[in-house]
Amino acid sequence: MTTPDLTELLADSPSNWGKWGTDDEVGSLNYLTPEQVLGGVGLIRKGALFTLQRLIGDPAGDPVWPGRSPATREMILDESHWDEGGDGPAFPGGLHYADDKINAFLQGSTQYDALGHVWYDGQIYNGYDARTTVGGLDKASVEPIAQRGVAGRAVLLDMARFRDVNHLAAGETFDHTDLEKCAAAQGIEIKPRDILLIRTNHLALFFQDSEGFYGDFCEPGLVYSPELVQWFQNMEIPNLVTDTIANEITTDPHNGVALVLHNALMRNLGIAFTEICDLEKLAEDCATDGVYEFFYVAAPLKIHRASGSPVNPVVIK
Ligand code: UVW
Repeated sequence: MTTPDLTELLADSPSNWGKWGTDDEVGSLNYLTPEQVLGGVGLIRKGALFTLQRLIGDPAGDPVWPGRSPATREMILDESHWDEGGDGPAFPGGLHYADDKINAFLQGSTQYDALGHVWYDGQIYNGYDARTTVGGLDKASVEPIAQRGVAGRAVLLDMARFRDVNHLAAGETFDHTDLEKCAAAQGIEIKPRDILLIRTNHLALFFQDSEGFYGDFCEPGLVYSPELVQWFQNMEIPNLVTDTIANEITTDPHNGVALVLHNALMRNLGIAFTEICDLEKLAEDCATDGVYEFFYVAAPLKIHRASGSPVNPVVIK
């Protein structure tokens, strides 16, 4: 099999470039109008909150994309600095305090990707020149998403439960028709402009055996087809949220190309990607009360020119 270029593979793929203006940097999040936000708020029934961020510095390990390293946290000041001969600063009244800092990949935990995070053919989302990424993203960085915020009606599609497994296996794929079947089995309908949360529980394998997890690394997930991309376009999906590191099958089994949907959905349609979420408590609750639609709200950190940012999305049911 000859692996095609993304340029060739996605030559006829739909695009939203220019749809929200030549200066747009938030893409399909534009679908999340005040009506959508209120529609999501209207789903709040029992006041239950679910935070979807994974723990940064988890003693059990931080799952990250190969080549990235987990965040490290360094203690700068603690009580030991006020020990005999210590360098703790002296404040009037005897104040002591703790300070620490982290060194982290901005894509190394639960995160929003900036729309300019990936590209091919020398252009990022909305046709901006890929040279605008040099030294930091001058266009389509995570900052406009952070300034805007994300809120709306969301649905959980529990693919692991739908397939009656604890977790999806490496390399396992599904597509939009499977999402619709999963929704139907859960008694819901995916509506236009829904934020999609997809559970695979694949990272359970990372927490069982982190070294084995990276051998022949190929996460399960959505797999490219022209029909799937058209479905996302027709459904005006604003945000794809999953519990895997990269939201899609790592290497497409049909053509050998890596991260096709990052390009077809994020670069071309401007769909925001939220990755490495922990959907376990939410999924358990949905299975218990049978309610798979809810209010979702998130805002990544406002980091100038960044290609992504950590986030702790919140679901309210
Ligand atoms: C890459 O794009 C390589 O990774 P991610 O979107 O998972 O941060």
